Amino acid sequence: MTSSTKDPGSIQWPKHISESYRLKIVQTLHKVPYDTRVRALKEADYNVLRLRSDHVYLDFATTRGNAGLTDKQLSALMIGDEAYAGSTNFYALEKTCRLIFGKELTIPVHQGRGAEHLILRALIKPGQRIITNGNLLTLKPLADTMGITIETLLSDDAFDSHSEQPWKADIPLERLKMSLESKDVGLVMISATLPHLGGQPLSLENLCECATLARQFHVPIVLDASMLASAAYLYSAIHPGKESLSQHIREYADQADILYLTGREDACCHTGGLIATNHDTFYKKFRDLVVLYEGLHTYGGQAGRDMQVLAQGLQDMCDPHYLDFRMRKLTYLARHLEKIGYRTYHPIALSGVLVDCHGLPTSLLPESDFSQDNSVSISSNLAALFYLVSGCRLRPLSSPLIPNHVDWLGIFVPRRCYTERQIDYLIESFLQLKRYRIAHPLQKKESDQAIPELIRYEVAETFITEYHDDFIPTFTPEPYFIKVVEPFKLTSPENRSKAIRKAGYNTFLLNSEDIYVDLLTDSGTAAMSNHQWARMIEVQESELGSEAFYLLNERGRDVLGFRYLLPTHQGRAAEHILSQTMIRKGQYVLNNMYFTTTREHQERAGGIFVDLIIDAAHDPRSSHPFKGDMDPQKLKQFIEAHEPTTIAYVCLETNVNMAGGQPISLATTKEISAICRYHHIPLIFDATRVAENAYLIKKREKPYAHWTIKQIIRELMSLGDGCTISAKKDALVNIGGILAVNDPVLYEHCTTLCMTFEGTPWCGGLASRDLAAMAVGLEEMCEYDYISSRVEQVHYLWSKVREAGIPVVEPAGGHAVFLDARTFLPHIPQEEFPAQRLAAAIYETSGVRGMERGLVSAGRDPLTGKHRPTKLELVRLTIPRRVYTYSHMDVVAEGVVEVFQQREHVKGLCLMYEAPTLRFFTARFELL
Ligand code: P71
Repeated sequence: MTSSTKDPGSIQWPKHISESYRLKIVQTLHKVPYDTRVRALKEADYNVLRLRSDHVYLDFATTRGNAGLTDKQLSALMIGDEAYAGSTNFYALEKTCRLIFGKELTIPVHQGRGAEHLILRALIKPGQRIITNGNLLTLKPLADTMGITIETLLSDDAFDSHSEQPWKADIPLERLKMSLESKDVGLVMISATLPHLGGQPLSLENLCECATLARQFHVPIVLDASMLASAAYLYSAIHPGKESLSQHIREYADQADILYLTGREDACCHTGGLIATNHDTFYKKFRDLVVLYEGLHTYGGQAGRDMQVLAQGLQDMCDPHYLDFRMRKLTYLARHLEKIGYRTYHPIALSGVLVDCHGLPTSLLPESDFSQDNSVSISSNLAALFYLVSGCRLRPLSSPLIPNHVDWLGIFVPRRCYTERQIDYLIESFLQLKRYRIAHPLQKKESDQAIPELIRYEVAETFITEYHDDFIPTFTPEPYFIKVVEPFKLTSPENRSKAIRKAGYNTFLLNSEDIYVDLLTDSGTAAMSNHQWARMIEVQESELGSEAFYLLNERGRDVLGFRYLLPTHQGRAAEHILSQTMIRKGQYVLNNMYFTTTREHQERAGGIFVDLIIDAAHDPRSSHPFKGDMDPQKLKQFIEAHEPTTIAYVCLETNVNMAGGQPISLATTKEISAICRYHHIPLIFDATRVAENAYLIKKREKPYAHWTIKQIIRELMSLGDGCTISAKKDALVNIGGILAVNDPVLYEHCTTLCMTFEGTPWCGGLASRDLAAMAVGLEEMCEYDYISSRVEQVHYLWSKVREAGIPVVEPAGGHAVFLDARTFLPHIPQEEFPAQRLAAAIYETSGVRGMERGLVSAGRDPLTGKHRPTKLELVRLTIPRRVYTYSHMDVVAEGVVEVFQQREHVKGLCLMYEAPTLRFFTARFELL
């Protein structure tokens, strides 16, 4: 064996590696309160593997069948043709096996154990032996029932958590030879990794040598390829060279007479498996048996859709980018656990991290010696304790997976499922754990017949010594986990230079496939939740009185409090209708700064736009906590100087976008509202980002610190007469808008325009499913854990960039980080569009896309034809909701810092083309 001793965990990674995907669908996650945990643990007889999954906060018990799907896998689910025989899905699977494993003949099976069952029945007789490196989770019980003996051959290193030997799944060749010589060996079944040892890999060399030996003795060699991508990845990490991950996968597969797998590991499926071979005689045996135990040979006990998902998953798993990230994440976890005093198994592999329970901080265990003859392992005790502390489930490893002298607690990290923040929560929980002590260890319940992993326990007296109160992590982990992802790649620097030139240095004109982390906008870019999708599928499509409308109406009223609600296809449509209904030609509309579409519609309706925001809003360095506020003094003066009747309405934007995502305060808004009411001037909100605004009120305005987000929203909205909303932002949908008012006459007028421009008043030009998603989104945006993790993520990026000395708009806003391009690029005069230039430079350097919010966005004055003067010359890095993780934010910060370091070399732009309205969308520039 030519093995190198390089520990894959010690490989030098680039400073920041982020997930090679963005989140597409999230599954909402709820903390499990301490009292519930106490009860649930008792109900589960103190064995964490018996807990109901809805009593578990983060689940690290297994990596099987719980991965986040890719978007392509999700769509594969929809193209199952569900034919009984010869479905297209089967042929897709067969083709994939040919392509990836080089095997011509494929038999689908329902899961890995279905494959093992058929292989054992077809190829081995009772009394014969199987040699394996220990894929024992399902193989051992199966062999037991079939009267087949299993011989596990592994070197002693495998169970030595300190040995850095990188190929712990290798079979000792001498021992293999001796066994084969005894003639009763029917099969050699080798697993590409040992999941129960955290995913320790098999080397290609060892597999080749085992295969050669087995062939000498005419014994078929079977490869468990469930985690072949992981093994091949670790192999390429240790043998860096020109070969791709796919090529290594193929080299392993070539050694096997028969290959089988469960789709529930590296292929990231929730069910499904297969057997593949090039040998007709084996194939025929499997085909004869598959009809008996699984299903027909072209579906093998899987739905058509599951075969299609498996085929897709096998293709997806050949992309090394995800494994790069996964390896890094697991290394991070192990290193941190060691730092806080836990011993972990070495080296780190790709299933998870094992904590050595013989090396625990002593404070955890009972003061009296942890009884040697107590038959319940420390890991089982620790798992129960850990669940009590954190709500997380880990997996105690027991025989026959591991020998009696070792005692490990496994942290199996599901694929593409949890974020780095959630891993941080896990690490903090381990830290917290040290404050507890087991008082009385678990005892096996007498006469319990359950299989070893599911044995029931009890405890004579209290389980833990003291309860130190529920632990609160120092940060908010995302209150959701990942259900579906959308993979993306960083394209080459040459490619990016070409792309931005082709786009005329306008980030709006880039293709999304050329983009790495897309921070153009938080509009319509959110990941929807499982609940939103469920409702979308549930509701009936109808444009007349649809149930979805009534659902939206009810939720909208509950959250906003306005009496009448009209859906529109998005925010600007609501602005269009409202402006046309409420503004008479020549009337003033008083705003707190401006939003592009809002002002455009006010002016097109004949209104005269007026900005009465406080002065601090125009100063990027002012750290006023409510820079979005309208100035009550300015309002009073304006009303005094003009008749109230010349004012169509006051329009207050929540969390003012163009000012940097800056909130309005309840105190000032109350003043504004009182002034408006006194003069009978309607007050209309642009409540597009009202939840973020409410969160910032809760944080920054003392009297409301204990109010719920919904109460604050209701209080704020009660000060006005109506609102327009682009639901594509806080309301967490990809399309949709809302117009809500209290006045029935106004509502009727709006309805008429809605009929003309949008659709019926029950649909506003949207599909019913979009209304349903909006209804659920309105509710989700009010959940404290969600909105706090959302805004705190923005603050995280803001702090990172700011700490690097980069000029940003102060203080941190709700939806985006705004870079001050004037200060960033002081050598570029405003007529040369520093913000436009900076956005382009950031893209070119890092693949991150932001948006200009300065001279180009301000447009031209319709009267003078000159650029509208604007003090703020900003680049907005806008964070989509529930889409990116903290590690993505690290990568973004790194990119911005890189541009900052080379800022003197960045030159200005000249404008080549502009459209007459909203020119920023399509304007083109050239480098000066
Ligand atoms: C944003 C957007 C989307 C956008 C719109 C125009 C130019 C560039 C980007 C849209 C808003 C908004 C506020 C406060 C109304 C709309 C229009 N923002 N009010 O920030 O922020 O809503 O896009 O649904 O029509 O990227 P709409």
